[in-house]
Amino acid sequence: MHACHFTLSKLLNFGAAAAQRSSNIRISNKCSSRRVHMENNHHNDARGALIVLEGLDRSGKTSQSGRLVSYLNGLGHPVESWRFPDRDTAVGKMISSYLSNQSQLDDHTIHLLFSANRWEKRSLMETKLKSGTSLVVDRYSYSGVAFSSAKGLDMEWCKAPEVGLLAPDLVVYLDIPPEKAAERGGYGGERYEKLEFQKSVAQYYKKLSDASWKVIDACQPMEDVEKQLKEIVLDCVKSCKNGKSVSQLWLS
Ligand code: Z5A
Ligand code: MG
Repeated sequence: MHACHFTLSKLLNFGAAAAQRSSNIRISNKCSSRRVHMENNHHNDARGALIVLEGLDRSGKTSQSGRLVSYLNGLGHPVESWRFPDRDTAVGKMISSYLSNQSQLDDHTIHLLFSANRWEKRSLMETKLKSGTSLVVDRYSYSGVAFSSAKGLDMEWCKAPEVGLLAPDLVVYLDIPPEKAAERGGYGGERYEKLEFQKSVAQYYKKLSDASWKVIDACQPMEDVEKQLKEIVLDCVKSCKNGKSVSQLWLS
């Protein structure tokens, strides 16, 4: 109980710091994934790629992550499979309890917890990428913003604590109508798995997306989705190996 309060008070400070940062740094309104290059990026030769899979619940992100990692490994590219929320950390356990309706939290508080869950992994993420390991990440900041905005939180407020996290080299959106996703196995177990809510989330994903996103029709058979994904991802991995710089999310 004590530890939980301590974590929450730290998070409120974290939220305040994020708000402070966002007043010092303008968040781009024009392009949701506008980035600035990080300093020292001339040391980024042969780095790994940060590949993010996004999409509605049951769009196939986890299935495709596994296939993609096996494929890249088979080609000799060092790669790891990551996911957010990372339910193994202390923060992740609070998130997991909230998602399974075992605890209740204010919408702003859970938003900051999701963000903190990414921040606690940021430096490890950077180390991995710089040492040449690619990361296939199942959900990232876009999920954070889309889901919290769908609850009615201000979208810019939702983006503020994400500013400064590492920007993905590639965002792939697995596109499926909410009705189709609901027909897939296991739907209905967790807090957000409700059709009307998923429709609203899809609208916010649209607002967040930009021309750099790759969209794959996730209603196709799994093998077809996999084939398209592999082609897109391989190009990205190669361009990162050739020295494409690491950048940060949502700085203008
Ligand atoms: N959330 C948030 O609010 N804020 C945040 O910052 C973050 C997340 C990061 C938990 O996420 C919730 O947290 C999530 C968003 C919120 N809530 N929702 N909704 P999660 O990652 O733990 O759960 P999920 O990804 O949404 O659900 P999922 O079941 O893991 O979906 P998936 O990974 O996209 O799908 P899948 O497991 O690969 O496949 C689902 C089923 O469909 C399975 O039976 C497959 O065999 C089948 N499938 C997959 N692809 C196909 C194709 N192509 N054809 C036919 N059947 C298929
Ligand atoms: Mg999943």
